[in-house]
Amino acid sequence: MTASETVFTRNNMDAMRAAVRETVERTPLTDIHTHLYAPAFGKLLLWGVDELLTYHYLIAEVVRASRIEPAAFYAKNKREQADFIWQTLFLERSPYSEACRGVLTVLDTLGLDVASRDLAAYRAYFAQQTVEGYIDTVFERANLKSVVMTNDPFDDAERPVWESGIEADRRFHAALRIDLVLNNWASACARLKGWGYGADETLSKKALAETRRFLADWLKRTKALYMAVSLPQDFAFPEESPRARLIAECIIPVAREYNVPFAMMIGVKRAMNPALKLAGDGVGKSDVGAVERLCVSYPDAKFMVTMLAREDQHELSIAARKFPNLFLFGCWWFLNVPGIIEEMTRMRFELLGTCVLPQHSDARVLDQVIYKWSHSRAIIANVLADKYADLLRTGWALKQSELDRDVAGLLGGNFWDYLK
Ligand code: HDL
Ligand code: ZN
Repeated sequence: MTASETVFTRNNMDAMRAAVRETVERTPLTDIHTHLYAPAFGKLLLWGVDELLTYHYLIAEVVRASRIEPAAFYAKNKREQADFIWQTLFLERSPYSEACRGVLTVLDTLGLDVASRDLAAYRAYFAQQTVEGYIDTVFERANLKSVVMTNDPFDDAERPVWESGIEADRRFHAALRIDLVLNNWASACARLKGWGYGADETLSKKALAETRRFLADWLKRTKALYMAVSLPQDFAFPEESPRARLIAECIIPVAREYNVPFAMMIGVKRAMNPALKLAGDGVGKSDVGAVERLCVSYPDAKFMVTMLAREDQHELSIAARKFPNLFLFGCWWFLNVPGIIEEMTRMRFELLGTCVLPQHSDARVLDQVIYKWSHSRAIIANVLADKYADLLRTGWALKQSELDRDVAGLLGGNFWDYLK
């Protein structure tokens, strides 16, 4: 404790609350799950107001509000889609949904006149930006230390960039995304064979060894911090399936060998409404037991888990109390709305204390980290201040240095510690 540092007690609660808000705001963070890309990936990195407005969350909302045929919407070009969303959701209706409000938070944070509702002026601002300069602006406004990308070797636009050898950008870490391997082995197998890996659909010993080699090659190529997969709401383990065998015989052994966590994002109902394309996925309750059985079966493997159904969160938090090798992160996708972030964060703080990562942005458009983190920092600060208030009422005294320590952990430090 430094000699002059502030100490918070039951007698200066207001000062504590102000200090929590200020500390959460000024602490740079690591955003551990995004769909952003380092500048070397070129057009894969989406940014600017038209990309913000055509975020798939807003496509679902505009189709619902306008009843436009999805095919008719998708027949429009990007600018026409953005114009239609702006007109329908922002001008003809009040934009208080989280995805709508987020666009306005970004514009306001950038110093643009939101009250003007002048989309042309907003577009003119973005037209003056360079991507390199704008990345600096966004990281500074969102107070980001770094982000973790979602890197898919099966993506034909992304893979060549890795194979050409990219210049590392310390602000953009990699995560190796293996959805095709675990969710569509037949397709993955064909691709692996085409790249010279001796895979086969029967998952022979050789095929399993070659799949491990593929995973190891891409972990080394990308320097991925973890391996990740989005799993359907009916994910089961154990089960008689290629997925279960690949997890047991490939993913987990390689994860242990390279000391990287295996991140499972569980609960999606893929293509609930196929006509909506990327906007058409839904959510379903899942089996937390599958996570428990993985954790107990592989105590020396590290798991990161986020689940998509609100109904699964309490059971998952209790599982995390039982398994130190189960690290929970974020309020994912349909949970990333203020009311549920507050509920989940409060439950996690009360059940798991400091050992959790309350949020990730899941940003697909660079600018979104500004709003996703502005909104979440406010909620995290609020809940944390409430918990400290409860603590101080016992007579406990909290030092500013301890507040700094706790917040740094919640905004990324706990993830980095888990990787060690
Ligand atoms: O699978 C995932 O990582 C999800 O986050 C999907 O990308 C989803 O489409 C999404 O963007 N959610 O926010
Ligand atoms: Zn995602």
